[in-house]
Amino acid sequence: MKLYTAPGFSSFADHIALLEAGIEFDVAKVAIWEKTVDGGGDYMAVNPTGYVPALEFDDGELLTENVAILTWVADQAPRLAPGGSLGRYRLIEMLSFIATEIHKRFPAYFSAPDDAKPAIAEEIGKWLGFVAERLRSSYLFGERFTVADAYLFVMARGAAQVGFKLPAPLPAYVERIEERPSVQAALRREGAA
Ligand SMILES: N[C@@H](CCC(=O)N[C@@H](CS)C(=O)NCC(=O)O)C(=O)O
Repeated sequence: MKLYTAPGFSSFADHIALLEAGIEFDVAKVAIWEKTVDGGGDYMAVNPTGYVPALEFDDGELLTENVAILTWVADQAPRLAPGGSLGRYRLIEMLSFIATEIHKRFPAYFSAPDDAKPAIAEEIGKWLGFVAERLRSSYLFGERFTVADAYLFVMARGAAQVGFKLPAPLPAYVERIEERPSVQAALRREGAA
């Protein structure tokens, strides 16, 4: 199995989740704007959307989209998903929320003209605040880390790195998750800061 990832981008969440699940996989680093794969190769031939992440299975099947890959990882390691009869759907609910309300606003923010940026920044702040409100325990679903935390961590960490002020308790949450061995290992493996 191989994860196509670009250092510092959302695929970092999938990298962390796969390590947390104890799944063995190779890493293929993608130059995200050039669309090339480290060591040679056209990334567009792997994933025609040009987006990371993509997870290639040994039989050649390719799974794309953060929501799908993170859900697949949680299905392999159910301790990385919330429990309860609706647990799987609560997970998909949260992953979809992060993908559509937070994640996709970042490229919109970066490509917007200067006078449109404040409104998008306000929306990102509003939805980060919404998830921050839910963080009454250590993690999104309580005292246990789930793949949704990997995704939120990467989004919140990235937001702080580009200058967004994180609502409490997200700064402490980011610091705490950053210490996890999986995060440190993924950072080393991707060669990212
Ligand atoms: N719909 C995809 C979007 C993933 C995405 O936005 N990936 C970004 C990095 S965080 C990317 O690959 N951008 C490259 C590009 O815009 O060409 C998902 O949710 O997984």
